[in-house]
Amino acid sequence: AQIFNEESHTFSEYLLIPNLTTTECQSHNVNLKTAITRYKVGEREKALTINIPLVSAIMQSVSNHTLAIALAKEGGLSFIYGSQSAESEAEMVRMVKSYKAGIVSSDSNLPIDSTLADALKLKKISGHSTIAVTDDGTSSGKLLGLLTSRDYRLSRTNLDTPIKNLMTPIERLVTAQDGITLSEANDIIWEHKLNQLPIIDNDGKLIGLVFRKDYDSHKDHPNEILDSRKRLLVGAGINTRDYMERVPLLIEAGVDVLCIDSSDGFSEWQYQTIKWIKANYPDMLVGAGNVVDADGFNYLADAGADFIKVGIGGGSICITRETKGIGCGQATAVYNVAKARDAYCAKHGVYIPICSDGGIVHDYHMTLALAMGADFIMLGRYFARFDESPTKRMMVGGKYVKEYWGEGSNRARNWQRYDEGDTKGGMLFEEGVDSYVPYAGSLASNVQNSLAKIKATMCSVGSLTIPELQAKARLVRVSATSIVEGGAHDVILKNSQSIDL
Ligand code: MZP
Repeated sequence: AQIFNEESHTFSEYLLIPNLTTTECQSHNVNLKTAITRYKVGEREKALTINIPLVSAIMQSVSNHTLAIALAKEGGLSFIYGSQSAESEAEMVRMVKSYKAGIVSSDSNLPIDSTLADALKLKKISGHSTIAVTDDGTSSGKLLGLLTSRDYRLSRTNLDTPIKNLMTPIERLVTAQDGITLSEANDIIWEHKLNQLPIIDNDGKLIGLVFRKDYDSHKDHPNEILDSRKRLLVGAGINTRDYMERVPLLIEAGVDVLCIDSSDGFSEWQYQTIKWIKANYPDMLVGAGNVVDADGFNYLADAGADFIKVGIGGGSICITRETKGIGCGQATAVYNVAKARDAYCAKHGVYIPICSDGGIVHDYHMTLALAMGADFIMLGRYFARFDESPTKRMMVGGKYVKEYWGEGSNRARNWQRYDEGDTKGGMLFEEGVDSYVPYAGSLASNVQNSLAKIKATMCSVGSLTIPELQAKARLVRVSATSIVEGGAHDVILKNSQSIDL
């Protein structure tokens, strides 16, 4: 045996040392766009990119189509879980791809003389957060204003409030025939201080609304023209058993990128799977993993993986380290694999992005993972807490929670993820647990909050992009006592919930 001298460590054991913050280093100047698939040096623009470095875990309790739509709208990407039939997985992919980004259909209309109670009922039925108010309550009526969910909330106490007292007046309508680009639409939104821009057809009929948020997340593609509508990005998990049947269905459904999902990806099974996909679908992008060191990275890089996922045993629901005794502290794994990626790039002229998967507990861990070399981050627990994740919201012990279970738990029984090649559909022991996580509300508001923290930290480190952060970051290991010093200490907290996760 060979015993490494260095201990492995995880994110909570490190802090970033601030660099000079120049006047340019302000949150609104930070660009979190990141390449997630391999590219030749100098050809970064040819890689698949996402606008924020967050992807959701390939798990039953995390990544279905509703979460995928919500995350893609924020600029991230979901990998739809593979532990379901190939047909149902492909159907989820299809639902994401057929979602019309930024456009809310015009079928939620209210007449002007309705009340708030009517609006809430319509919202419930249609699922739309914004409702158009027309003079006759039909799509072909004259559009008088928009009722946004903020207005609903403000007025929730009095359900009899007439709609006309709640409406956001429309200051400017844009016809679809204008053929405006997103950047032009953006100008109108800012000029008129609008939150959304209604789009009407030639006859004045409302055909949709575009939100400021959609512009923001897509402002790097100003040539996207309304009615050639942008399709959301979506990924999908696959395994090393039924890929010959599953992959064609996912490709047909429009999947943008695949990822072989395994707790231990340093295997000939993954090598064969990548080779088969590249031989049969040369343009299909496929990530592989998980690995925790240079040997695992180089093996999958040589096999042709487009990105490589890092992490064994660090997931919040994972007991792989306890059951099998394999793994590595997540920070050390990311740092070592990032060094291997850079060496591979120097030798072969090909950059292969790496994804830090699992073990993110605090938002600042995300920034540390990026600083240590991750190009993007996969999260399970984080996303499981939101409205859009597939699991039930429940009241437990007086608090709202959502269910969250591991793919290696008896509940998911994703045996392909833990397969050694000869188990023929069985799982001999569990590698994951079934749990609850605190319910946290909507994905959009939480993600925006996390991104604000990442950007603020990047400014402290004097970095405006992820590659700049990786190049400039200086980290220090902290002692157990220093960690205590980092939280509120030696005071009597007035509201202990304020430092809850
Ligand atoms: P976390 O974000 O909840 O800490 O970790 C999510 C990651 O844990 C997943 O992306 C996956 O790599 C891993 N995972 C999923 N199921 C299990 C399990 O049952 C697991 N052991 O380790």
